[in-house]
Amino acid sequence: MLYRSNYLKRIVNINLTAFVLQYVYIMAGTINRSTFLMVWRVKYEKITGISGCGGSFNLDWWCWLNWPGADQRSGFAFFMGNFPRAEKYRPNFASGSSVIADVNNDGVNEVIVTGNVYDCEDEYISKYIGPFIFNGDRSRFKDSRYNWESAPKDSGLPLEEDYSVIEHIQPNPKVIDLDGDGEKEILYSSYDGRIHCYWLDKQEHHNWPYEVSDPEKSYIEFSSVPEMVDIDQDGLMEIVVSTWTNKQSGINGRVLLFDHKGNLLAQIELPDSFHKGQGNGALACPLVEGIDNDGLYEVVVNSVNSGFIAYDIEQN
Ligand SMILES: [Ca+2]
Ligand SMILES: [Ca+2]
Ligand SMILES: [Ca+2]
Ligand SMILES: [Ca+2]
Repeated sequence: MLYRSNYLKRIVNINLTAFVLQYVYIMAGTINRSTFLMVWRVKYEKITGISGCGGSFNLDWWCWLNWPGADQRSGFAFFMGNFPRAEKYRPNFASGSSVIADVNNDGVNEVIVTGNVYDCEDEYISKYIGPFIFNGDRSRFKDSRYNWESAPKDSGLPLEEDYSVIEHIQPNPKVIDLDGDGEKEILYSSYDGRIHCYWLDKQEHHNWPYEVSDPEKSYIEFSSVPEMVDIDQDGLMEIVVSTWTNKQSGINGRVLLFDHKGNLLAQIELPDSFHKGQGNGALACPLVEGIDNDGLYEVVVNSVNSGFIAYDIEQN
């Protein structure tokens, strides 16, 4: 267990000159050695000169450690300091799938993932879902024009993470060239109620992100993994998502169609639920295909409460 504590006296007694104290942690009692090592490893990079019991400084960190022996499972440790964001914020890649694609069109594939970035210092608080690009050797993507060694930050705080309130978002990225310039863009839906779209310059251009969940409304609305198809075959992708709302709202989700700039071209509300009094929604990524040989695309949606639905897409 990791506890925060005011164990100032003891630390001050050792030496605490010109040091900004922000947090003190105590890990005490009988602890699991692997837990200890995990915490230790996270902090170790910033600690110099530790040997057995003792203290050591650098500009940002201080640590005092008592570990009775390598085979023993009891001991305690203190970690303190004004932890920099780079040490506190960690992405967890558990909830979004990865995509292998050649983002910069140089003939070499990259790996694109979205991560839920947590502030790991306190209570593992979700801060945003961000995109990351890796090379095949797991290093961060960088070429002569674009540098993803530092990924885009702070795309948006979660509106809700409790699936008893609203079903979880799946932030699976879609990686495709939306605007026909040969370089790929990264789209994903996020728990901040928006659809994000990043270009390789790490910016969201045009009217992205699109706010699916309207802050003026009394309910939350999340969107599916986006599907992209060039519906009118003009070389520019169109984007389709389906949506759902929080369970108590009773409000039906929608199907939304966008152009590559994040402009809403069309929308339709899902039909009412087969079960009276319940709202309807569609969590799965919609399918955009021609299903009836009329030469035009349909959007096929797997709804929560009214079966499969197919919509014609009519061009104005
Ligand atoms: Ca590449
Ligand atoms: Ca592009
Ligand atoms: Ca198009
Ligand atoms: Ca058709």
